Amino acid sequence: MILYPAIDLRHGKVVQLVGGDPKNVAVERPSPEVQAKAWEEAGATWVHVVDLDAAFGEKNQWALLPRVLGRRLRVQFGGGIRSMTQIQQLLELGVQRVVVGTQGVRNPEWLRELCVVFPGRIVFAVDARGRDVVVKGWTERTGIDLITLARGLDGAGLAAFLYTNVEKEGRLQGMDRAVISELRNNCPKTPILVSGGVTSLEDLQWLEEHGVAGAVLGMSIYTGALDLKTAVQHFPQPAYRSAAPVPLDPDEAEGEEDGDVAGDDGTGYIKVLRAREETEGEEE
Ligand code: AMZ
Repeated sequence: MILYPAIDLRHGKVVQLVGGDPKNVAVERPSPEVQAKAWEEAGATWVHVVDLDAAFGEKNQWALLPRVLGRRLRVQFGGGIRSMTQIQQLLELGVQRVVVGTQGVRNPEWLRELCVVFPGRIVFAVDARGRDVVVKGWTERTGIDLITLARGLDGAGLAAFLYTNVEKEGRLQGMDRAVISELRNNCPKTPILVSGGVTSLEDLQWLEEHGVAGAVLGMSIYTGALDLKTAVQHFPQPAYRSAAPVPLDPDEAEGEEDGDVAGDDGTGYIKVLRAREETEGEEE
């Protein structure tokens, strides 16, 4: 069970929102770097960083990323990611995994391409009210069924599904166990991470017993309902490993005979897909 302490960024600060509502800020702390240091000292080897401003369609907060990177913490980062170029830039900065929500819901084929270009680096955030998938900072319902959507992408090569129950998020009242079980049973090929309502050691134990690979911890560790250090003692974390270098210059891939084979580092694809993305952008 990998524990992902959350660092949710809003207007330059670290926050915890109740139910994802930007007007309902339950916790606010001034410094992303102090927060990252605290989670590292508690024994985490990963952090889950969300750019809430970008998720709400506002200016991104990437300028804060260097304040979290550079520690013995692997960074999973998401919020407002809409293009392959952005993902490349984040991986160049040292982010280990990029979380994509809204854009992946709108365009699952693009998500499949991402998995080929960036194997093991893409997490698909499926945020839902019950099973109804929501997007754009949880402000829009889609009418898309979470399990149907996830089933269609099982085996695509995602690093994980990150399932967030937005009704449970920030409320310290436990998780939606029925939906988690359904997701696990319907998507046997993809690791599952869970967020929203993970409150106790018993919740973590249940997740582990039900084949869930990791949990994002937010309100519980910010309020002290759950002590991260104690949780790490119960669920020993994998040793820190730095992010593998990503060869991101598409020109370097030219002339590589195997550069266009799925499952390699994907550089051969980048140029083609970037061109396609640009064309699609022009068509919009
Ligand atoms: O709290 C919120 N309102 C919120 C939130 N935490 N809205 C989006 N997010 C997170 C998702 C996911 O990790 O849980 O942002 C990420 C997805 O962002 P996007 O912009 O790709 O949908």
